[in-house]
Amino acid sequence: MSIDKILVTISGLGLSIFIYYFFLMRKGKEVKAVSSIDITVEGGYNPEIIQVPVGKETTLNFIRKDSNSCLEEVVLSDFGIRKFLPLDKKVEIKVNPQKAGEYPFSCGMNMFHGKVVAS
Ligand SMILES: [Cu+2]
Repeated sequence: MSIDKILVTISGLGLSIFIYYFFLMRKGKEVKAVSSIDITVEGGYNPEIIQVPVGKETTLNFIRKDSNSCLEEVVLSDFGIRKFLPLDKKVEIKVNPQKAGEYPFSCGMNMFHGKVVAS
């Protein structure tokens, strides 16, 4: 293999890695919560992945904008929480994970998902 072929291969590889990470960053809607965070409920959860600190209370403010009854309840089974979300009202849910890990949440029918990531 000649040197320019090697260079082309390397730069091509670099470009694909860049594109891969660029889209990965955009797709993974992961947001770090600083003591509290607003989560819009509309066709799912936005953001859907929330980073929280271990051993500290974080308030998740769920605001449902979607009239679909599918999303009217949110369930955080690891915290023993099931809450009704009235339309256009902010519902505060406090979590205080004592261990690092992932704590999934979902709608009442387990169709839409998000997760709290404690670290
Ligand atoms: Cu549902």
